[in-house]
Amino acid sequence: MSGVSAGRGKTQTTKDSASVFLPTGLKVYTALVTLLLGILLFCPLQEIYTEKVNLTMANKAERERTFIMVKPDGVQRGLLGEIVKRFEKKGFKLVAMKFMWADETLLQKHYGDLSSKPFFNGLVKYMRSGPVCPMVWEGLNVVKTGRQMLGETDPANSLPGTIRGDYCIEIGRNICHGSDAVDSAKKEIDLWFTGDELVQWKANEEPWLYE
Ligand code: IDP
Ligand code: MG
Repeated sequence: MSGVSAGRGKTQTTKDSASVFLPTGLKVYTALVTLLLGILLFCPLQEIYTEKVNLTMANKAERERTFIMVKPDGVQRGLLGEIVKRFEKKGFKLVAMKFMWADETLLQKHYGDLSSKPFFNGLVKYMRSGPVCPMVWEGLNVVKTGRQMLGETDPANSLPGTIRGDYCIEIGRNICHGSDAVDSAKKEIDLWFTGDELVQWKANEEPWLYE
């Protein structure tokens, strides 16, 4: 009983001294200022944090672009949708796409580094034999992953599960092109697309793809 009374007494004393030093008006004022300072400090911090998280995610998502093109045999064999679907389902973002009949000059430039190869003329002829679908895809490590998704140049060496491993047989009819390095991807994108054909947009699924 006596302990309780002593406790009560102590509380009362503390309360009393607070009341003595801070009049009620001042206490309300102090509380409001503290609250305001808290809000002012918390909001920018939260904004900086959110921005940082978004930036990190955007940096990852927009780090790399690759040039993918469905070749005439891919188009003729009705595989355009399947190839687009694989990149889309993987989580990469489509930045540009067109459907066109490529001319000889463009194809000779595109395959310029193979001009000394015995199959070069045949390759250009094959690529001119029908419409193609050039595309730009974006995402983390999209160049390397894109090549893995395509498989080896020769479908005979491509694993099942890859595009070339699943859908074609011969090296000269391997249905799809993919850039082999970040630098060549940049060159190929510039060769096939103008700057305003590259579409800027934010994919809603990004927070579910990148941590
Ligand atoms: P890649 O397409 O896997 O990058 P590259 O060596 O750059 O392979 O060759 C470009 C394209 O040239 C190939 O995709 C294929 O269509 C064609 N090609 C490559 N080697 C041969 C060949 O030995 N015979 C016929 N066509 C070839
Ligand atoms: Mg190549």
